[in-house]
Amino acid sequence: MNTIDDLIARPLADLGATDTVAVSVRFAQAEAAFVAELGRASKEGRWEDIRDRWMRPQGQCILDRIDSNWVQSTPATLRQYAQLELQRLRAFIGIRLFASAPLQAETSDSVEGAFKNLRIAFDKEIAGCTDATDLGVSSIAWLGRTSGVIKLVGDNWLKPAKPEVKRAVGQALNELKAHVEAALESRRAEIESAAEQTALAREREDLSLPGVVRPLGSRHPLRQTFEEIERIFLSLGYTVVSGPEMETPYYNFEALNIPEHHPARDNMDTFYMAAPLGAAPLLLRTHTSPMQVRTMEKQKPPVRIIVPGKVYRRDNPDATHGFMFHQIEGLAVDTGITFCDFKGTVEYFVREFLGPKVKTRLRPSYFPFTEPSVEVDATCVFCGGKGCNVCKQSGWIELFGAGMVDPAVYGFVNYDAKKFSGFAFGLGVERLTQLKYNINDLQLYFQNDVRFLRQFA
Ligand code: FA5
Repeated sequence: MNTIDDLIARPLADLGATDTVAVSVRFAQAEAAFVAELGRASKEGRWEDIRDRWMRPQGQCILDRIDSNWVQSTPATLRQYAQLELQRLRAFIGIRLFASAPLQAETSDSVEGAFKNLRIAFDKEIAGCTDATDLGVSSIAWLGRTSGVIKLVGDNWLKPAKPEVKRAVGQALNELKAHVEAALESRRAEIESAAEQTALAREREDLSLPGVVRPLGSRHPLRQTFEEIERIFLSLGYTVVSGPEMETPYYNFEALNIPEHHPARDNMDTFYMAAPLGAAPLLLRTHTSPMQVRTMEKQKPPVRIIVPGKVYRRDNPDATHGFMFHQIEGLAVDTGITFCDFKGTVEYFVREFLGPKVKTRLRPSYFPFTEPSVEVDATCVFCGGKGCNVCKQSGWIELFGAGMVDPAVYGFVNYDAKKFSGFAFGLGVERLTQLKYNINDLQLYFQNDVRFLRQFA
C-alpha cells in the first residue's frame, strides 16, 4: 500500500484524480493518514513530531508538498477545487494540532480564550456544510470517539490541566460539546428543510402540461332517441311515467280489450313466469300499453302521459326484430279530444323528430284497444318519397301504430266514455332510431361494439 509520502510525491492526475470526486478521495486519504499518525504519536507523547512533519518546516512539510505536487500541478479546471480541499485539510489538521498541544492557560480567562478559538473554527466549518454528507464528516471530526476534537481536548487539555484551571476547562469543554451538538442538530434541520423545499419545488405540478386524456363515453343511440322523444312531448305538456316490466295478463291483455283466446294475442304470445299455486300469473309485458290502464285507474282526466320502457316478445332476432326492445307509449284523454287533435299531434311529433320536409299519412289498421286504429307512415327519409330499396319503392315508411282510445277500455277504468275521449300511440324506439340514423341492423344496438357506438358520440 502506498504511504502518504509516496502518494503526495505524484501529481493528482497520475493518481487518476481527474474529477472532483477522485480529488476528494485523495484528500480524504491524506486526512486519514494524518489522523492515524496523530493518534499513534499522541499515545507516545510526541504530537510535536506530527506537527513538524505535517505543518513545518515551510516548503518541506506534507501540507506544503501537497500544495506543490497536487494542487499546483492540477489542470486549471480542477485546481480551484483542489485548493479548497487543501484549505479544508489545513483547517482540519490545524485544529487537531491545536487541541493536541498542552493548554498554556494559567487563568480562567486564558482558558476561555483557547476554547473561543475552537468554537470559532467549529462555527466556520459548520457554516460551510451544505449537505448531509458534509454534516456527517463534521460530526465525526468533532464528536468522533477516538479522534474527534472534543476527545482530543478532553485528553490533552482537561486531563493534564492544573488544579486551579481544571474546573474552568471542564466547564468550557462541556459548553463546547453542548454547542457542537446543538449546532450540528440545527444545521441538520436547516439542510433537511432546504432539501425538502427543493424537492417540493421540483415535484410541483406543472399546470401547463397537457392533462391525461380519458376517453369519454357517449349516450347510446337508443338513449338519445328516448331523450329526443321525451323533449318533444314534454314541450306539449305531457309527463313521463314508468311501469312494471312484469305484468299481469289483465293489464297486458284483458283491460286492453284483448280477451283470452282473442287472435290479437297470437303475435304477442310471450314469456310467462311460473306463478305459485293460487297466485296471479305474471308475464314479461309485450308492450307499454298496460300503462294506459294503470294510469287511468289512478288518475281522472285530463291525462297526458308518455311511457318509455322495455318490452319483450317471443320474436326471432333479425335486422328489424329483437326479443327485447323499447317502446314509448303515448296517451291523451280529456273532454273534447278529436281525431284532429290526434292527427295534429302525430304530425308535429314526426316533423320534430325526422325533420320539416317529412310528410305523414295515416293508414287504417287494427288494435283491439283503439278505434279507429291507424298505422302512421312517413315519407321515406332515405329517398325523400321518390322510392328506393328501403321503402320498397313505395316512397313511404311505416312508423308506428296509434288510434283513438276504444270506449271499451274506458269501461275498465270507470271513465265516462260519453264525456271523455282521447288517443294513444305506441312508438318502437329501435325502429325510429334506425330510420333517423339509417341503421340497417337492429342487433347492432346490443352488441356493444364501440366502433358502432362511437358514431353517435
Ligand atoms: C303495439 O305494441 C301497440 N301496443 C302499439 C299501440 C299503442 C297501438 C297504442 C295503438 C295505441 P305493435 O305490435 O305494432 O303495437 O308494436 C309497436 C312498435 O313496436 C312497432 O311499430 C315496431 O316499431 C316495434 N316492434 C314490434 N315488434 C318489435 C320487435 N320484435 N323488435 C323491435 N321492434 C318491434
